[in-house]
Amino acid sequence: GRQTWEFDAKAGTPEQRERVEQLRAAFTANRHVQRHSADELLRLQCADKIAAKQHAPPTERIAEGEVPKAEQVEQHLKGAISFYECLQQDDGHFPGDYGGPMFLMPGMVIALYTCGQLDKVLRKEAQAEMVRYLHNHQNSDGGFGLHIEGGSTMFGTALSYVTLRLLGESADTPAATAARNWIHSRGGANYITSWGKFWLAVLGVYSWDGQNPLPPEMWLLPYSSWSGIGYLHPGRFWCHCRMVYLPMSYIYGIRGTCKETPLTAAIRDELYPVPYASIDWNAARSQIAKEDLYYPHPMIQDVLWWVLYKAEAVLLGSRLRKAALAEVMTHIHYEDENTRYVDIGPVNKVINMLCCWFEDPDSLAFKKHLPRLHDYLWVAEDGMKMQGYNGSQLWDTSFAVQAMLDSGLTDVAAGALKKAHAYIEQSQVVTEAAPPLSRYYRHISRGAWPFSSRDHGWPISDCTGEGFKAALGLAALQQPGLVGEGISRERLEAAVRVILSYQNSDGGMATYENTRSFHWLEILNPAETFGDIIVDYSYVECTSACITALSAFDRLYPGSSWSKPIAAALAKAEAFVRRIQRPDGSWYGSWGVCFTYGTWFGATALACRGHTAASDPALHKACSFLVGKQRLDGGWGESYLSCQDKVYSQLEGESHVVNTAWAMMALLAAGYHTIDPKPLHKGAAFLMRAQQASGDWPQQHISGVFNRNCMITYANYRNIFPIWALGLYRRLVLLGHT
Ligand code: LAN
Repeated sequence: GRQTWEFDAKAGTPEQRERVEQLRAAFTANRHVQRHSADELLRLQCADKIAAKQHAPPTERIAEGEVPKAEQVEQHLKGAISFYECLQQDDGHFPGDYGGPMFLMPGMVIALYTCGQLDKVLRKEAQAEMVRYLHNHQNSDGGFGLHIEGGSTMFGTALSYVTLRLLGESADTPAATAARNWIHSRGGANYITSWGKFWLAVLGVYSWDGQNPLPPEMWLLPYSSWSGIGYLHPGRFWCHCRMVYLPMSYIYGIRGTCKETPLTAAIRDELYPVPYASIDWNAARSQIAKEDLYYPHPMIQDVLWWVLYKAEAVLLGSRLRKAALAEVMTHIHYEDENTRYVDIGPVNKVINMLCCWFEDPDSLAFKKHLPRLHDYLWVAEDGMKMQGYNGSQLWDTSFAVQAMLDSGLTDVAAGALKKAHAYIEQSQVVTEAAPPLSRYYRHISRGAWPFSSRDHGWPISDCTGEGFKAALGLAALQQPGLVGEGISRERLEAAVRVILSYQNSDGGMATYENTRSFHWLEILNPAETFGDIIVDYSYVECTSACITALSAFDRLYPGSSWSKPIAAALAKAEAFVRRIQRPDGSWYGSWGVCFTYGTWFGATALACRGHTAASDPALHKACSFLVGKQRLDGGWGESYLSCQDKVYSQLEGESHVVNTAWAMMALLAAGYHTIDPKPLHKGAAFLMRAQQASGDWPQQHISGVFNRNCMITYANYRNIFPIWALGLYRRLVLLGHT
């Protein structure tokens, strides 16, 4: 599942190389309108397969107001599957752009520059693509957003500016000048968010005194819940929060800073409208541009930071600090080794690497980090970006399998399914992280599926659910030999065990671990741009994926020794899903945009418990909610603003194929077509009209989100979900299957 891009001047035909340049030029020309790249270079790389594919959608398009016919839909589906299959890699996974956030690549570039490795690790062609990416995603006001579709923020702008400069752009180009003006007109880079302050301090262009303390000593607190203080231990935080603040606290604890160079000295002068020496760093600790402020911190944090700020005078360099740093470094090495240096995410990846370098620049640990940087980089026609993860391989592949299976066209999809099965089989996590798990605050992993690859290996509740359903679906295929040997019963049971272990006392499932502390701890959330990062909460998506997976197992192996615990878990989880349904019938989605996504999961969860829109008022209400959002063109289109505002927000312009598919799948799961099939006919016709002649669908607005406020690209969704929705529609509505 490893995805890396390499520059090869001789790759492809001259026509293909010419095409690359055309695609790049087209993106740039249109960049303020279509801000999202369409993964065209990946498609170009698969051009031979695409040219040789078996099926295409019908050339004659469905007329306005016409009800689709089964054969017509089947042709669209065959075209879609044949196209999508061409993107699949030999190892069976479906690759794709997983970019979106704009605050990640600066971390890699600053870290590499600090270690003196920038030009060794990133060859000049890669650096040129990074510059292209930054230029392409600069907003017309000169600033940069938190993510590719967002309005300018200080976090995005100051970090992108610094990155451009480190990548060789001079300070007086139009792009640099416009960015600097944006920064200066908001008071200077001292108004950046705390994570930005961290990176600027690492580079030596911001004072560590302007940083709220990140004391590594927090790792020495007692964990046990016996002492109330245990609830504050980082081991109880959401793993992404914990794993980011872990290496940050090391760097802060040693004030790890890049050696000054003429370039850093220049950048330091450029970032502020006033002389650097005149900046009030104590005040800068809490200065945040209004554009960046999503979660303003409560006053209690000011008190806490003030106390810790004073305490630094004693702690810095003390024996306690040394002990804390040693403890922190133990956890960093553990994380590196247990993820084969991929690390849980893009932020801790580069900070962990930096910690290893500060600890010992000649260490093997540092060297092992370097090749794994490439796992996070992706190239599209908009340039080279750092992705939000080392890919979304397992997640996309599991959905792709379920979509293809549910289409009923398993003959067309046979080759793709066979390969996908191999990927799913090989990426199930079969060993635990190194013992003792509790020492490292790790949940069990054996039997789980990760989001990306086995090398990464962190288990996730809903990835386990989706991977498991894909595996079960393939195992249940009545076509022996199609997928080769299935996953053993023992490994399937290990998955059941993990899924059951994820259930929280509220009945729901969180992401990587159980909920280990309380929501009120969010008052300590210091990352002004992200919401709900401190604790791992139960989510409708995770809960639904687990419910549907457990039910699928129980249906395939009725009366097993797991039946009883499964039944108990399902009842509790169903109650949870009902409890968090909103009064308007929808569910808020935390990881996709947004109510259409959440409501698909919520409705699917209730449906798999045997409820329908006809029998269950909650499901009926969910359907009415969705039907009420359908648009004139027959589709659904939800803006990412829904995620941050928590209010349904319609997209401007055309509907979105991914939202349309989610809404249709929710209605189909609830059996709404037996009440009124018209919304489904219209939705299906919209998807059919939107499909391109190649069988692909267009890349529209961004579909993924995390922490309420940051958006992330799921480039495969535009293929997977229209296939899935049209496939279910054809079978359930047009062919009348159940
Ligand atoms: C992801 C990606 C996958 C996603 C799903 C499986 C889709 C979801 O259902 C559960 C949460 C999860 C695992 C998830 C959590 C947050 C992640 C890891 C990301 C969105 C990918 C990137 C993001 C990570 C936090 C980005 C780094 C930023 C920080 C604030 C640390």
